[in-house]
Amino acid sequence: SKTKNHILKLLFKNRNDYISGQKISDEIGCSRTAVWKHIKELENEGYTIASVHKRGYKLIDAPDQLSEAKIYAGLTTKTLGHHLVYQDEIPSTQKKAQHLAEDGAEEGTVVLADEQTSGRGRLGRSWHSPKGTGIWMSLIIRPDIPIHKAPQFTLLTAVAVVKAVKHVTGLDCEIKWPNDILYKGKKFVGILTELQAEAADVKAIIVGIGINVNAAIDDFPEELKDIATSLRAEAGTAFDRAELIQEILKAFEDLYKSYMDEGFGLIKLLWESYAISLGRQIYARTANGTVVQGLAQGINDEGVLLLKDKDGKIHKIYSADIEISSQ
Ligand code: BTX
Repeated sequence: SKTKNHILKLLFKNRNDYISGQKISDEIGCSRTAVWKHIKELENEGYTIASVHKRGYKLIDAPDQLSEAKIYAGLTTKTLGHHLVYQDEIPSTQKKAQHLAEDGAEEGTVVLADEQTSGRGRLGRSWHSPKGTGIWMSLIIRPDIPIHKAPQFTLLTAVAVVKAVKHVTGLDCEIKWPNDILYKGKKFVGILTELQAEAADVKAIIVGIGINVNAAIDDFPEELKDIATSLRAEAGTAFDRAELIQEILKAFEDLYKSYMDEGFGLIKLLWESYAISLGRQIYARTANGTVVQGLAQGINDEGVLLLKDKDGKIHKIYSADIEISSQ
């Protein structure tokens, strides 16, 4: 209920201190008995709340259950995520966000789910999105830019995720152009950037982010066991998904502002500092099956990968799967 979410938000805000039942009831405008009832309900949902006579309530521990209230409680963004659509189960947050964007959803809308039953990757591939262990979310943004710049948002997103992961877990991960984030060569993040356009202008960009946070490798489907990982598997400890979501949204919003004010420069620099493929021999396989082999030189100002083949010719790679050659 709304009141319960509100109480939860107050508890999160005052995490380091007790907040009196009276204060809660004043702020929310309900009776102290109602507050007490909601606190009991929260305890039944797995929250640990200390309640001390004359001092009030204090949040001790929260279950790693996603909810709107939990995300809102620690959200430090100006607008991103303030309109949050959360569902326990959904076919795909990306699909839902596409519909919402078509219906005019405001910039900064975020769709989040605890489980996706048909998560999508690029080129019709699927994205494994089991219940309760990952972050499956799609952001709707409406930058006033020409469509050829939209792929830059894949790179912006990757930088935001790398920064947030470092902040919350301490792990240094790497970006593989264009949209994978790896830890020690194994993928734990996928990014899918889609576009709604009118003539040559962007109407909306839908940024899908999938992150394996607390999944155990043993629970991965067979085909992912050798190529995929999760933050918990790498760090040996579980993480609070809500905290990671809050950090990603904050990092994204900051980079987005930098992008709109000053262009792609800062993001390009950061991206290159996290990229593994640069300066190495790679194979790029494009959607029509062509393979280009060459030295990854860098990205240009549009986020396009530049490959130098053995004859010294520079190829612009707009979209491809890349493989890093071992030699
Ligand atoms: P991609 O096409 O680059 O990667 C898809 C490939 O990654 C799959 O073919 C498979 O080999 C591998 N894979 C599938 N699931 C996982 C996983 N959980 N962890 C690691 N590897 C995996 C990447 O596409 C873009 C994925 C975006 C997912 C988000 S989740 C929120 C939003 N909603 C939605 O439906 N998609 C996006």
